[in-house]
Amino acid sequence: MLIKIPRGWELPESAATPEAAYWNRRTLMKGLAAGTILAAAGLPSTRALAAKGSDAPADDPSAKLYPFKKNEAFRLDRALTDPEVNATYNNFYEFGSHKEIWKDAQKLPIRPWMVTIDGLVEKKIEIAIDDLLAKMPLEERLYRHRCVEAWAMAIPWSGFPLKALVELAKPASAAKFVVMETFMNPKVAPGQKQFWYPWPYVDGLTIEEATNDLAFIATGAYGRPMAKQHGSPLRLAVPWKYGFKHVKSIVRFSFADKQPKTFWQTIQPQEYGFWANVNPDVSHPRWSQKTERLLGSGDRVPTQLYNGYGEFVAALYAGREKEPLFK
Ligand SMILES: Nc1nc2c(c(=O)[nH]1)N[C@H]1C(S)=C(S)[C@@H](COP(=O)(O)O)O[C@H]1N2
Ligand SMILES: [Mo]
Repeated sequence: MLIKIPRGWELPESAATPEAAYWNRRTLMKGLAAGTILAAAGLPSTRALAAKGSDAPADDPSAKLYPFKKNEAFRLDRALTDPEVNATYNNFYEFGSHKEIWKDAQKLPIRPWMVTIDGLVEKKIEIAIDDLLAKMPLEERLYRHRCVEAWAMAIPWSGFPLKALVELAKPASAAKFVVMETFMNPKVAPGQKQFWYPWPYVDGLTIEEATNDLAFIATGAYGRPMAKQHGSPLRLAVPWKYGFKHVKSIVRFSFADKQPKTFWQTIQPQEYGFWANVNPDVSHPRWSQKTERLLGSGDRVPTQLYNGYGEFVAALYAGREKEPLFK
């Protein structure tokens, strides 16, 4: 008998959480089946699962917290991207400057994972990721994602509002920016041996942006801990901005009174600025931003101002019109 099980990304957005349950069930069944076969063949069962790009990391103890409750305020106008597609097409320069870094990224150790919150705060905080998760309001949100390279995807992220972390940090009134920094570990991330890049990867937001409802810290995707190549165990998701703002595998949140100089600004200031808000009418110096290519289907669709999130964020930029808001 042939039973057609619809794949999650073919379903309307309302199905994201059931899709997560589907994935967990499927992984379990696959694990049981593979384990049985390998055991019968007398092979070690530790690698029972043939690793797939979208698999949750095996060394992530937060798996038991998933799936998170879906926040219905964030809706999509398009289908979710096939998790296997976006898990095998990534930007994570720590592991190389090509898109096929997902296998190498599995080498990143994600426990223990300490997060430092410092700078202009009441008191410096050093907290282990699992203790931080226990303090944060966890939820799932469907977000679009638009890379400056003009490809796009739609992901059900799990995580918590960045605002909640800012509240935990208790910044001083002099703090105007939140600066986020990626881990530094050239032994596992060979890209970091390339001395011409200004490691560690750094980017930031104004406090107003960071405490906006849309600014999110993702810890999972598709209803489970996210695959390492997406920036496990925590990465930024600010969907009205180009992808390069979405700092991966964050180890430090620093509160500052000055606008930080970001990784991409240091490398190529004519092309990449601090604001990086999506705008179809402001071309990249080397290509148009009018349309974007959807990962998976390959369809070209029009790009939207603030990636379609203007109602949430346009007001943040009132009075800043003279600044380079769109690069
Ligand atoms: N640490 C770090 N974070 C990073 C990057 C990177 O190279 N290193 N690339 C950025 C870019 S350009 C994009 S488009 C997104 C890609 O996220 P994804 O691979 O999960 O789709 O991560 C962003 N965060
Ligand atoms: Mo990007």
